[in-house]
Formats: sequence, C-alpha cells, structure tokens
Amino acid sequence: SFGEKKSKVERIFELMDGFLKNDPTSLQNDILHHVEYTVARSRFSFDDFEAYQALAHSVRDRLIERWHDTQMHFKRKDPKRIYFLSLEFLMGRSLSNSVINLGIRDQFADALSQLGFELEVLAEQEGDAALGNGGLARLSACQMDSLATLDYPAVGYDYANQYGLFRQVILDGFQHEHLDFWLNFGNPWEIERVHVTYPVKFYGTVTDELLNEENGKVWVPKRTVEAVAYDNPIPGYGTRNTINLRLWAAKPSDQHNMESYNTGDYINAVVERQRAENISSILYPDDRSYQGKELRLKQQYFFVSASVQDIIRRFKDAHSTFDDFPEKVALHLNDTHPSLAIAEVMRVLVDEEHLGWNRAWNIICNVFTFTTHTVSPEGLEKIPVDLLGSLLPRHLQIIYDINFKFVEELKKRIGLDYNRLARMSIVEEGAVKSIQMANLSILCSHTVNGVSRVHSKLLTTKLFKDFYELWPEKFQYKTNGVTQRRWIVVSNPSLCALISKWLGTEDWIRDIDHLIGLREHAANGELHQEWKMVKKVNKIRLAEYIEAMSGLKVSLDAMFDVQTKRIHEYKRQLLNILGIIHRYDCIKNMDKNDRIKVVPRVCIIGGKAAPGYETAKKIIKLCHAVAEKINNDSDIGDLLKLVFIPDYNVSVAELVIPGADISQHLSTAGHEASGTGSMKFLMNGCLLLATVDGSTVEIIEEIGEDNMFLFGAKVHEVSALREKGPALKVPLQFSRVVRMVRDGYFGFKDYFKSLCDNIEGGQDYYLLGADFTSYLEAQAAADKAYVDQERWTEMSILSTAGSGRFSSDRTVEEYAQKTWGIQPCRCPF
Ligand code: GPK
Repeated sequence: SFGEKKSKVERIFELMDGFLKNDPTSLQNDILHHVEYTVARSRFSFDDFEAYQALAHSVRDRLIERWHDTQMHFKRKDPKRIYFLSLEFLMGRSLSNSVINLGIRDQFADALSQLGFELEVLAEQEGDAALGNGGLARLSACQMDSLATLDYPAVGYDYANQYGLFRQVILDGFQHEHLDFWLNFGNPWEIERVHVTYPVKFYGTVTDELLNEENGKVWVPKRTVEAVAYDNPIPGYGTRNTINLRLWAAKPSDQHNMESYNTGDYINAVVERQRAENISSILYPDDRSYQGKELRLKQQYFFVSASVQDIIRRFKDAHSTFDDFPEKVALHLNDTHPSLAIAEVMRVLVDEEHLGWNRAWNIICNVFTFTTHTVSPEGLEKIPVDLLGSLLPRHLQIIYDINFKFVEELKKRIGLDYNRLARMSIVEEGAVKSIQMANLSILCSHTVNGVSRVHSKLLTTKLFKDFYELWPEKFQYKTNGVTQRRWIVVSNPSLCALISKWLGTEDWIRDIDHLIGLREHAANGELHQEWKMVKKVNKIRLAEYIEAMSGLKVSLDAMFDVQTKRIHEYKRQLLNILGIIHRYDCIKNMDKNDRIKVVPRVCIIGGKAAPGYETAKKIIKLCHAVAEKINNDSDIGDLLKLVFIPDYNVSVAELVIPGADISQHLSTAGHEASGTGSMKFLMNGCLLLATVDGSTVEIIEEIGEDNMFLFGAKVHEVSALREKGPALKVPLQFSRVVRMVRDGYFGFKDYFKSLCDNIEGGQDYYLLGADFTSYLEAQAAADKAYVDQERWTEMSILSTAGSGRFSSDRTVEEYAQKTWGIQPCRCPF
C-alpha cells in the first residue's frame, strides 16, 4: 500500500518479470542494443563483423539465462556430477550451434533479414575455437554437446589457450605455421569470472617435519600463479540444460615471488610475474608425441589443480564428510594428460584435509575413470622424474608412495616376476627415470576405457595385458561417437530438412535411433531425386570454396573424394597420393575410347602436420607437387584434379564433409584407435573407402560390406607381413609410381627421397606396398559403383541410415551408465 517499502525481490520482479523474448522485434532490439552499447558502433553504421558480435552477444544473453537456471537446479538437486578433465577441446564455432540448440535459429534468421543481414553470412565471421589438435579434441567437444542434450550434470575443465592450434599457411606447397590470434577480437562466448580464482603453486620443497603419517606433509612452494575461470556455456538441444566448460587462464599472483618486490626491483618483478601468463598461452601442436617439456607439465598441473580446488570447494559447500565424495563426484581423465589430478586429489585429502592415507586412497579408487585414445606404446606419456620432482616435489612423493604400496601388493599377487613388475610399475627405471602416466591412471581408476572394440582388444591383449590379467573387470570400451547436431543439423541444413521430411519427425536430432527409419525408403526414386539434389547443393558450396581458395574450377559431375585428418604416416595420406599418381599414369596411357569410361574425380586432401614432423610435412609438399602436375595437364582436363585444402579445422570440416561423395580412412590396420571423421562422413551420406581398423569394424556391422569399399591387411595379418621385411612382395604398379617420385617426375627429387626410402626396401613399416593392390581394387570398385547413380544413391542413403550407432549420445549414455554412474538432472522449463 501507499508508502510501504517494497522488498528487494518484489522490486526485481517488477523490473525483470521474465526471460528475454524471442519475437522478431525483441530480437532486433537486442541486436541493435548490443551494436550500440557492447560493440560501441552506431546502429546506423556497422559491418558484418560488428553485426556478428552484436548477434553473438544477444545469443549469449539467452545462453546465460539457461546456464543460470541449470546451475541453480544442479545446486538444489545436488546430483552426482561428472567432471570431464581434458587438455583439449576442439569446439569450433559457436553461433549456429547455439541458436539451433536453443531452438531459436529461424527466429534469429528472420529478425536479421529485416535488418538486412543473413544469419549464414554473419556466422562466417566467427573464428574457430581451436583448443586442441585432432580427433581426441573434437571428441571432447562432441561429448559435451551430448552431455548437455541428455541432461547430465557435467562440467568440462581445461586451460584457456590464448592461441589455439596454429594456422596452417601453405607457401609454394610447404606448410608454415602461423599463430592463431583467435582472442584478439574478443570472445563473446566466454564469461570471465574474476571472482572465481584459485592459486596454483609450483616448485619449492617438502619439509621433513612429518605432521604424522595420518596428517600428511607440508609442501612449501616457491611460485604461485592465479587461475581465473572463463566459463563457456554449452547448450543442450531440446532442453533448457546448459552446462559449463570452465577454462582456466593463468594470471600473475600477488603471492608470487614477494622478495623481488622487497629488493626494489620493481620492473623485473612485474616482467617476471607477467611470465605466469605463458602457462596458458600456447597449445602443443603435436598429438601423440611427448617430449618431457616443463611448460607442458605446468599446463597440465595448472588446469588440474585449479579444477580440483573448484570441485572440492563445490563439494564442501554441500557436504560435511569426504566419505560421500564418490557418491557425488566422477572425475574423468580424458587420456593421461590430466592424470596429475590423481596425485593432486590425494595431496589435498591427505595434506590439507588430513583424512589419512588409507581413507584418501579409498576415495581415489572410487572416483577416477580413464579413457585412453592410443594404440602405440610410444604414444604413452612418460614424465621424467627429475622434471616432476623439481616442479611438483610433493606430487612425486605421493606417486612414489602409491607405487610402493602397489608393487608390494603386486608381489603378493604375482610373485617375483621382475619383468612383469617392471612393466607394471608406475616408475620406469632406465636411462631417463620416469613416471608412466598410463600405469598410474589404470591403477587409480575404477574403469579403463578403449574407444572402439578393436582398440579395447589391443589394450587387453597387448598394451595393458598385464593390468587386464590382474583386473579384467576394470576394462571396458565405449565406441566413439559424434554429435548429429553439429555434423548434420549445423553443417548440412538441406540434408537435415530432407531427413526430417522423410522420417516425418525431427526427433532424430535428439534421439538418433529414429534415423534407421530411412532404410525403408532407401530404394524410393523420389527420395533418390531429393537426396541427389542435396548432395549437389553441398558439392556446389564446396566447389565454390575450392575455387575461391585456389582458383581451381572443378566439375560437379566428378566424384568428390576426400581424405581430411591430421597428417600421420599411419593414416597413410601417402597411399592416397600414390594411388592418385597411379590413376594419372593410367589415364595418360589410355586411348580415347578408354578415357570416355573414366569416372572423373576431384581428390581432396587436407590436414595439419605437427610442426616438427618432417615426414608429414613432406607428404603435404608431395601432394602439392603432384597437384601442380596434374591440374596443369590439359591432356587430363576434368578427368582428375587434386586439391589440398589448407588449414583444415572444424569450420572447414563443416563445409567439406557434406560435399564429399566418398571419403578415405586408410590407417594401417591396428593403428587407428577409433577414428571419428568416418562417422561424420557417414552421417552425411558419404560412402567410405577404408581399411578394417578402429571403429570401421563396427561401422561394417551397421552399413554392411556391400555398401562400403574395404581393402587391406586385417589387424591380425599386419605383424606377419611386417616380419617379411625386404622379402615382402610389392606389386609392379607400386614400384612404378614410387619410381616416378624418385626420378623427379614431380620435381623436388632430393627432398622426396626419404619419403620413398621409407616405403621401400623392407622399410615399409605402414605397409603401403603390401596394401597397394587391394587399395587400387577398392578404388576401381568405387568407380564402378559411381557409374550406377541409383545404386550409389541407395548406398549413400543406407550410410546415413546406419550411422545412428555412432552418435556421441550413445557413447555418453554408455559412459553415464557403465562408467560414471550418473543420472540425468533436467532443468524444468
Ligand atoms: C589419439 F593418442 C591420440 C592423440 O594424442 N590424439 C588423438 O587425436 C585420436 N587421438 C585417435 O587417433 C583416434 O583414432 C580417435 O578416434 C580419437 O583420438 C578419439 O578417441
């Protein structure tokens, strides 16, 4: 009544009585508001990039509303949470994905068109968030999308890279690496949390003064940096749930090196403190090779320590005893990169919370889960003891203690089999004494996962056989998956609409099992027409990109044949290039009548080589040298073209994959843990030409051999072939194409010599020669199939229809049930 003071809450409700509205006028108002007040441009004059920024901020506002609600809901319900620790997340762009998952894509598109802008055009203004290298990193991103969509209470953690993965620039056919200044123009998708910070400590000593065995030890660190949280809301599709990807940025700390202040050396003190920021500045660009670099170890500990403090703070807010910890917390180690978390949790529980070793150990053994992504022993991370001891002396002690107790226990169980004890020990003696992070992760995790069935088999029979024999129940596998939201809905809107039309529902976007319904229409002529139209639209888009990038015009009638992925010897891009040389050579030697029968091809290769990986860089150069020759040979015309797509990243993939007719996955059998690119191609109705490796084995079960082009030695045949060495027979055609490279047919004779030496004379570790004939046969089968366009289209439809099992929704569901023991926690609308 009159004069009565309103409560604060009433006043707030009066001012803000609901959520932001999504009608055209509200959206337009919001965008213009952000143009004026956030971007600080005049609403009468702003360009596409500024429009993108304003648009992104309008979307961000809507994400924040849901993010708040979700966090509040989780807090109230206090479910068991999954904390996903990963050193790499390859998120790519956020705009299209966000508006689609929020269910307001069309509203925004309409609102923008009245202002004279096109949503798709503005979306192109966004740079990629490339906080990762390849498959492993993109897998984390797909899994976050699924975790949000399936309403799981999840948090992703990583450090915030100032520079993402390098930008690949090609000059004269050689790869150059440029810095990716992706944050220079601001990042509307992150929310800086200046109040969420934790000190992260390094170096120093551990005092001998033992509080007592129960109460732990005292670590006196020497350096401190501050970890500041940057939150990235990840919206689910068809749900209000919006989860958090929390990235930590390193900032100088007040506590850091006080002495230099006191000695009056102000400038140096500032400069040195500023160096703290280096920790989160760069992403290591080599996947699968660990060089024992201190900075890398610092990055790992930095994000792990901040995350663990954050997790424990959140837990303690709601619980009084750590005995409940395993009921509320699942800590996932995405590969061994974050495995220092084990020692860190142990340190906090023992030294800071004084739980005593045994109680802490029990907790550890019930919270950690681990997924490994590699098949090769060389791929396993080993940290030199000297390095760890100097940077994190207390952690090294803890790891030693864990190992001591483990080895004692092991001796009781397996006896004094010293070879086996040495293999299983966490500490590896040798020239460089080091910590075997995989062994630590297996020992301390209650579940160890492979990423495909074949991979898991290799883990339990080879890589981790000793551990498997000890604890068979720990070992599981979850075949990888990718999210259909990003890889169909965002990247291929025409196919998305077509699928929904023929299924009569959009439910497949949330529930992929519906996709199988396409099978019954696979022979339908009307669908064939529409399916081909969609492929054509995407091929046009890709052809335009190729022309804009390289000036090369490609024929839309040609088969678009794509191999895009990181460049690695085991992935055998070289096999592809040699196959292309063979094709070229054949066409050159054909007469007119035969040439008419040739199925024209546009071969597209793309991918980055690690900057220090010489052989991979030579493969890129060879690709360019061969392309130069073929593309400029007027005698060949449209029968064959070769294009290298530079700077392959998530957004380029979104363009390339939908436009492919066929895609190649050529890893020597037994080398690709899973492979996820193939799944994206499959969803887009692209036929696979592949070895029987990694997840392809399971793809065959869904799609059927008849609808794919398979070739090459099988996993169990590889070692016998290798043992033959120089006695291994290789086909004449192989020797002939290698000779062309050796003889300088494509120039750069000396430079390519080592590439040729690597695959001849008994050196051919990845068996290019051995697989060459069957590779060519598979290629010939693909040509033959392409001639019958109806049959091809049917195979294409069946590929999409059978891709459901490879959704990350299925993967995440399996993790939730069999590994993490978590339940959905859905935020009410
Ligand atoms: C595996 F070991 C690694 C690595 O360091 N980086 C990486 O991207 C990939 N991977 C595997 O090579 C793929 O087979 C797999 O599908 C992917 O991780 C995700 O599990």
